[in-house]
Amino acid sequence: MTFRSIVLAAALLAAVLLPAVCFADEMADAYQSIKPFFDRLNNPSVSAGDSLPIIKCGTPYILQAMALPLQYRRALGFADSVSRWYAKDIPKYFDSPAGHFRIHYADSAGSDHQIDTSYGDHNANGVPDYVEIVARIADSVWAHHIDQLGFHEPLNDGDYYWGQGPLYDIYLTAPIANLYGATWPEPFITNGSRIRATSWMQLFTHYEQLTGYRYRPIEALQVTIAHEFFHAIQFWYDASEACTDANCSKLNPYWMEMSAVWMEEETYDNVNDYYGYLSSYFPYVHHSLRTFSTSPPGDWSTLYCYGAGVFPMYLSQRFGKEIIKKAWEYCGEVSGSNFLESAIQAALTDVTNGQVDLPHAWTEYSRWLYFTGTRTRPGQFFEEAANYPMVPTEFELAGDMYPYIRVYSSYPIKPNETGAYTFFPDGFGINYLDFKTTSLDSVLTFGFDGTSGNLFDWRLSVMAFDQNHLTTPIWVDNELHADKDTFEVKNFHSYSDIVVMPTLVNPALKLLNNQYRFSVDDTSIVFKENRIVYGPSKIMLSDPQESNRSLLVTVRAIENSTVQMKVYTAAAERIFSVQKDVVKNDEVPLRWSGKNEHGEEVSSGVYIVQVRINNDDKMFKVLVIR
Ligand SMILES: [Ca+2]
Ligand SMILES: [Ca+2]
Ligand SMILES: [Ca+2]
Ligand SMILES: [Ca+2]
Repeated sequence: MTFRSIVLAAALLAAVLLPAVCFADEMADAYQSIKPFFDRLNNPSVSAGDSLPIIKCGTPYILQAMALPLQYRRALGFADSVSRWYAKDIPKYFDSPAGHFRIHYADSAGSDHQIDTSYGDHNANGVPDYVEIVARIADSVWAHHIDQLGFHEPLNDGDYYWGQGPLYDIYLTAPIANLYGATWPEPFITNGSRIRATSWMQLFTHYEQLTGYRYRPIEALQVTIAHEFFHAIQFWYDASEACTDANCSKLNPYWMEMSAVWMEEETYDNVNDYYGYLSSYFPYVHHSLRTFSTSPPGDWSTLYCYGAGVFPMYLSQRFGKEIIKKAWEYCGEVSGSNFLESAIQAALTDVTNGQVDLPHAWTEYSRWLYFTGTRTRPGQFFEEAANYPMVPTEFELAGDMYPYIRVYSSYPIKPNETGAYTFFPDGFGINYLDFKTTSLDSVLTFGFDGTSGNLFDWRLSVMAFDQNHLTTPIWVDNELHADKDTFEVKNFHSYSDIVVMPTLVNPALKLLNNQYRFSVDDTSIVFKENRIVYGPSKIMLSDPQESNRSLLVTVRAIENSTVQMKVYTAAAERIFSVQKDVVKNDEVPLRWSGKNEHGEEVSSGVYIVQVRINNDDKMFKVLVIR
C-alpha cells in the first residue's frame, strides 16, 4: 500500500464511519491536535519519566490554543492568556545580573516546582546556584541576540497589567516529559499595522530527564533559552507571522521554529540539539518547506520544521547571518505569514544586491541538501554536513521499499515510464534524479514535462560530479530550467553522476504531490552539424593491416540522410562509388579498399574522393601505393 492509498483509505474510512462529523469544524480538529500537549502540561507528574515523544517547543501549541474559542481553551485548561500559569505556585524570584530577566523559582521541598538543589549555593548569596545559572545563560543569550546580532528587544511587558514589571519573566517549573520549554505569547497588541505580543518563558527545574541530556543538562538549558528567547523577539517583529488566515484560526509557525533552531546553533554551536530532528527532515524533502503539524507528537511531521532549521543555516552560511534578521524585518512589514511569500526574497535582494533570487537560492539549497553524510564534500556546502543524515536513495513505506532518489543507468528513458513515483514534490519540495554517466557517450538530452500545466513554477537545477572523488569540482548548470524545457548536459567525462533536481518555487502554490514526466533521449549523441571524418591519407594495398590498406570515411548526420562516396582518378574518371543511408544523430562508415567497381586493385597514384551528405560536400586526396 502506498502512502497515498493509506491516506485515501483513512479518508474513506472516516467518511464511512463518521458521517455526522463531515461538518467537523476546523476548531475541533485544531483542538484535538494540540490536546496531547496540554494533557502533558496539565499532568506533568503522570508523564514524568515516561518515554513520551519529544515536543521540542510548546509555543506552536500555545499559539494555536490562543486562536481557539473560549470553550475549547477552557477544555484545555487555558482559558486566560494573561494570568501566568505558575505565578501563584512559584513565589520567589531572582533578577539577572545584567538586569534583563526575572527568574521565578520555588525552592521549598514541598513544591512540585522545586529547583534542582544539587547545584547548591556555592557563593552563599542565598540564591540557589541553578537559578543563577539560568540567569547568566539568559543574560548571555540577550547579549548575543540583541547586542551582538542586532535583533530588536521583545515588547516590554512592563507596560501591561499582566507583565509583572519591565523585566522579561522566566518561570522554572516542574519538568514535563520530553518538552524543552515554551514561550507563552500574551494577547496580540496592534500598533498601527504591526501586531506584537508580550510573552513569558517556561523553563524546567531539571533537564537531565530529557532524552540525550542526562550528563549535559545545562546544554539543553542553553539551546532552549537561545530558542525560546528568539520567539520572544519574533513576537516583536510579527506575533502573527504564523497566522495563515485573517482571523488567525489556522497557524503555521514553520519559519518561527526553523529560525529559532538556527538561533540555537548560532548561539551554542557545540550543543547540536538539531541533529536529533534531521531524521524527520532529510527523508521527507519532497514535502513543502512549510510542512508543520502539532499532532501526533513524535510523528516526523511534528519535528519537520526543526530539522528544516538547516534551511536558515544554509541562508546564513551562504549569504551571511544578517539575512535572517533582514528576513524577520520583512516578516514584520506584513502582518500574517509572509516569509516565503515575500520576506525571504526581499532579504535576498538586500544581501546580494539583487544578484540572487529565491528560485536560485532554493535550488542551490537543494544541492546543499544532497552533499551530506558520506556524500559530504570537505569544506563545501553545510559546515556540519558530515554529521547529517542523507536524502535517501530508498524509502520504506509500510514495509515496502521505494526509490526516493531515482537512479538511472540505462537509456533511453521514455516519458511514459517516469510517471509512476510515490514522492512527487509539493511546492518548495525537492526531488532528485540521478543519471549515471557510464552508459552515456557525450550528451545527456533531458526533456521535462510538468504534467499539471504551465501554472506551476517548476525549476530544475542540474549538476554533475564524480561520486568517487569527493574533492573534485562539481559542475553546476548556470541555467535554471523550467517546465517543457529540453536541455543537454555535455562534457561530463570526468563526472560519474548527473543530478537533476525538479522543484516548485511559486510561493502561492500550496498544492501537494505535483506530478511530472521526463525523458532522456534514445541516443547518447546529438549532432549539431553533419560531420565527415576520414583517414588515412595514404593507403598501402600490400599492408597486412586493413586500417592501413583501406580508406575509412565516417559520416555523422543531423537528420535522416543518404550518404555518397565517389572516387575519381586524377583525370576525373570515376572508378568507384558507394551509397548508404544514415539515421538522425547516428554515424555510418564508408570504406574504400583501393579497388575499382569491378573489384580490381587500382594502380599507384593520387585519387580524389568526394563524400556528400545532403548538401554538404567534402573533397580530399588519397595516395595509393600498391
Ligand atoms: Ca548562589
Ligand atoms: Ca515582566
Ligand atoms: Ca554546531
Ligand atoms: Ca509577517
